[in-house]
Amino acid sequence: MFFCCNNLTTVYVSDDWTTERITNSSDMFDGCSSIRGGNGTVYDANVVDKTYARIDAAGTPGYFTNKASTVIPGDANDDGNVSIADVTAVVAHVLGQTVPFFNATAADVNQSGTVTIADAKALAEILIGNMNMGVFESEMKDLQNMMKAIENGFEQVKAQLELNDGDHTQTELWQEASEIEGYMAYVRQQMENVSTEYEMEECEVRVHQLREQIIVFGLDVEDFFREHP
Ligand SMILES: [Ca+2]
Ligand SMILES: [Ca+2]
Repeated sequence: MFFCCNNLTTVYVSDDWTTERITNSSDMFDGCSSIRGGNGTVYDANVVDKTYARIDAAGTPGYFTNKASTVIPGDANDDGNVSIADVTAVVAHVLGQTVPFFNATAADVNQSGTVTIADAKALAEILIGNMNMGVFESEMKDLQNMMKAIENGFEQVKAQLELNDGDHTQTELWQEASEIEGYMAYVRQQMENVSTEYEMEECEVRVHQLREQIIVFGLDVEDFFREHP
């Protein structure tokens, strides 16, 4: 059957696979030196008959891989990843076209037991959702970086104030610093709890406000010590 297929690596079979009707299998896998079972079993020149013509599992070594165990939900065209091509494959299948390598189990995205246009729609929604999530995460990263820069800027202004006002007589400036610190802690906390696009936008506005506030604070500190050298 697979005699001398020395480049053959993986053979997928379903749970229904049996060798009951095989009568002569003596050299079935002879020379299949690259074959590898789904559980990692490799070619053994002493076992080339139907003994290993079974799904590879713990306790029952075999050369085959269980097809069911490799189904990726949504991977309708069975190419190993879920993409817009799978939506196209589901639509084509629903329209009655022949789709090579069509995997009906993977295509039944809403797990209704049949493949319909609802599965294409569900799959498209998942893909769009994932795309939005990617944008969301990168926006959040930008915002966190901006927040870090703002915190550094604030620390610099505060160090300036500390340096020039060692005895802390400029209570108004220190008051301003403490208000900013309070607001900063609030914004940081808000950022940790962002879960929607709306909350993200709100956070962005607050981070920008904070930045403005620190710029003004920096100018106030500068002005004061210019006037009172
Ligand atoms: Ca695919
Ligand atoms: Ca379905």
